[in-house]
Amino acid sequence: MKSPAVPALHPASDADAPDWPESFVQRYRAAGYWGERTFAEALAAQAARTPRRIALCEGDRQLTYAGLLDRCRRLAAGLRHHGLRAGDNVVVHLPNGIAFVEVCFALFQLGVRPVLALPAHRQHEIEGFCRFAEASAYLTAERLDDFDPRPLARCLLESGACPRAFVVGEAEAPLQALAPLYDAPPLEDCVPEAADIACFQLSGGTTGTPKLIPRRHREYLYNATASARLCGLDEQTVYLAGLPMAHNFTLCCPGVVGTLLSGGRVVVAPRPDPDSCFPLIARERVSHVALVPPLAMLWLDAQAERQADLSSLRLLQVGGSRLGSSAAQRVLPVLGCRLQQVLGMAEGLLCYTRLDDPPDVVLHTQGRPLCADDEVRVVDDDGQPVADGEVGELQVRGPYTIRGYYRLPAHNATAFTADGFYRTGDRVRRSADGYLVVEGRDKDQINRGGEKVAAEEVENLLIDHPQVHDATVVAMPDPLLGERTCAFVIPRDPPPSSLALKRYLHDRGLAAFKVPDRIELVPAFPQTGIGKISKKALREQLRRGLEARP
Ligand code: OOB
Repeated sequence: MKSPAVPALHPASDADAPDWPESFVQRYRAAGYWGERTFAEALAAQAARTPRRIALCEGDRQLTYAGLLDRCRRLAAGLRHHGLRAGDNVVVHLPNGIAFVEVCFALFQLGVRPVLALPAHRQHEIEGFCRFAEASAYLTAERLDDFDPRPLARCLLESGACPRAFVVGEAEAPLQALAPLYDAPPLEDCVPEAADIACFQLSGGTTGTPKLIPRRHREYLYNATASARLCGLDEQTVYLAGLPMAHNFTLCCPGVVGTLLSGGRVVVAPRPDPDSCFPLIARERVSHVALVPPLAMLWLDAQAERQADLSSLRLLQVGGSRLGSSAAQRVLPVLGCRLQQVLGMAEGLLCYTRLDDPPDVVLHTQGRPLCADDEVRVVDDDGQPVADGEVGELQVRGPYTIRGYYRLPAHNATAFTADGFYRTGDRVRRSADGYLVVEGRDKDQINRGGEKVAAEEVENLLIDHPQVHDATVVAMPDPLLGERTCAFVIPRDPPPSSLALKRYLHDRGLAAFKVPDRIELVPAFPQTGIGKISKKALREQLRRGLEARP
């Protein structure tokens, strides 16, 4: 037994993050879903199997598995030398690239937990993550598209939001360039255990506060490897990473990690548009790619015109928001590859259509759960199960669906049921054979082509504006993105212009995708019977307005 005076080197679970009850731990281990490995160990095992194969390519740069492992281990040693320790949280804000993968696996090896920010996040989000996670460092690049995050990094240091900042690329003190950290001799040992938190995914959110999703080594590894098996990944796979690598879909469904742990090759695309991706597909003979529906539609239109060489493509995964059936129907004839619909969430549950499903299922459903032990129930407003074919709220419990958010016990009490099911806020219909169709949403969120906007977060910022009396944010239908955001604002005198309000949100450091596409000044909001704002009436009003337009 350990002496109580000596703290455990790496506590198996984190007091701030609800873990699975012991009976479930036993069950998932006995079923073989959960093993003893961590991410860094899994990469080392793969590198031992295929040391000379190419793991990653970015532009003209290529890295073998042995090379990748060596660089991750050097970086791990360098980061440790700079004071990072197991249990620390680090906000990682990087564009797609080899550096992203190296940073993640170096942190995994140290037991330091990356908070996986999206490249589109800005000061409002990043500072929120740093403060909430009490981050030990902010790790970014010299550029994120057209944004230079280094002034933001300096600001985080000055305001005390975070004590250290590392930069991939050029940096001056007090920022620390990452390149010299690779000069350290490689660190061999892997610090965390399989039950520990590997990283934090971010919730699309429904409230004004950041929600960090603790993903643990054993369950997130299962997520990646089981997904890789389902999608048929192997050493021949060439996976194009075009969507942000930080997102669960691109990282582990099966994504970058699933590909690397199958011995395949990851090709980094700087952006997910046809101009960036089509030449890479032809040159690198890409076989697998994941997209959100608006991008899939863009690819279909571009390919119908240009007939690029996409002959190597075997599977297009589409998820994040609902894919229309007419776009789904065009995938095989236009892109010449199979379609897979994916209903996923950063909190866990993944539904996939299977590679051998009949066309009808692939075109018209969002798949069925990855694992036989995913417990899915569809319930009515009273929490009672509805019959197959009826619409209700999707709730889920299983071997890779979290039991609670990080450091949010009060929120967890309502976001999860007493028996540990996650309330997804999605309205779905389940068929007798277990396939799900997404019919809508209960949660107060806008799904802007896969990018999630929590209404409350934007409302809180708007209400802070001196010329705003009240504000409410709702979804409006859009042919390309599915939904866009519309803010209804009750102004004070003198009323602000909608342009001024958009500029204000931008200046507050809100990510551009969250700035409302449209702002309407109104004298009052419609109300429900008990005097709450009726978002339903506002959505209805928008829909009628859009339909009335020529
Ligand atoms: C993925 O993850 P998140 O966390 O950005 O968003 C999850 C939410 C779901 O609860 C659902 O509301 C919506 O996004 N969603 C879909 C969908 N896939 C996700 N709605 C309709 N149809 C779909 N196919 O979006 C995500 C994570 C992993 C893989 C794929 C997507």
